Amino acid sequence: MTTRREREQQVVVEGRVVADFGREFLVEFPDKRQVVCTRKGRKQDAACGDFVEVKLTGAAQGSILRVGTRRNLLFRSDEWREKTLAANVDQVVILLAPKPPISEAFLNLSLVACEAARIPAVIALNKSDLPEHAASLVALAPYIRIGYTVISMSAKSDVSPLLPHLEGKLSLLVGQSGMGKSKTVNALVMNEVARVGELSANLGSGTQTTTYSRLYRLDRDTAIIDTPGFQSFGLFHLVEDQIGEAMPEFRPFLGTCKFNDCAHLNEPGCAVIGAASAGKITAKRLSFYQVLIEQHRELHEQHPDWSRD
Ligand SMILES: Nc1nc2c(ncn2[C@@H]2O[C@H](COP(=O)(O)OP(=O)(O)OP(=O)(O)O)[C@@H](O)[C@H]2O)c(=O)[nH]1
Ligand SMILES: [Mg+2]
Ligand SMILES: [Zn+2]
Repeated sequence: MTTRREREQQVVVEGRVVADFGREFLVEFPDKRQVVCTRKGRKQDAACGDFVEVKLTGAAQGSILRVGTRRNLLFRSDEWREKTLAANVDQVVILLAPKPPISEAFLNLSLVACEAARIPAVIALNKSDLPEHAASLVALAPYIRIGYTVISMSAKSDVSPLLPHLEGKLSLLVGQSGMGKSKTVNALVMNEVARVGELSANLGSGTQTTTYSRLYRLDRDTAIIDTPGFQSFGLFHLVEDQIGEAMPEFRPFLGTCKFNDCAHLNEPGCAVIGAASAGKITAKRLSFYQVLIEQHRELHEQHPDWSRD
């Protein structure tokens, strides 16, 4: 005889979220069975990569009871809402392409988000088969000097440069729409698993843009998460100090400015501005940082009631 409590416990299974459809999630169990789950209550706080406890409510249906403690979580936010990208990943691959042209603002914001979440980031410049690629690669040289890895690849003709960086890891692929995230996943999985959008303007609403995050396994201990493209990596959730600390080349100078509360905007005796004048920090990155801080202050002044929880 089993008690009611035991019977209830029997249908609780631990699994991992492998797709985030927004209101529903696909959870995979250790035996590879996949179940579509809702989240108990009205919370939508699960993310791709999360370890969860699921109560089975049908043959292929369940309800997420609990989201396990996370090793890390990448998300973006503006003044209105937060958007979870993925949890428990080993690294983020920021996919760029020469066409549509590279947005350095997007790249810098993504790097700050990764640094603040303490997730290693690598930069991959896709579409190396295009003639515009060489110039874009040159534009990325300053990021190599900061210490970032920059990979040159083509989802269309050769993804092999990416392979050694993925091995044995769970990677999260992020980037603006049209960079080739889904095409990269298809090339890696050697199958048309993810829908690829055509850039043709005439297609209009017919473009196959990715609408939800999904984890794809490449081998037993290697996987990659494809995500929907977005235009800007909002960082409303960060506090000002986190932004400075998320600039790796600033770190040797932080704490050495004349004023303890120096924000490195235009204060006298600022070590960060001094380092930029000495060529140790590029003018572009300093200016990115300063504009970001100013925008951040303005937004937070407009929304003073906002709190982190
Ligand atoms: N020439 C060339 N085109 C590519 C390459 N990779 C992707 N593309 C093209 O770029 C377009 C967008 O590719 P997707 O893989 O759908 O881009 P995505 O980043 O997944 O876009 P979203 O899902 O909207 O975020 C498609 O027309 C692809 O065929 C490449 O290496 N070379
Ligand atoms: Mg896509
Ligand atoms: Zn300073």
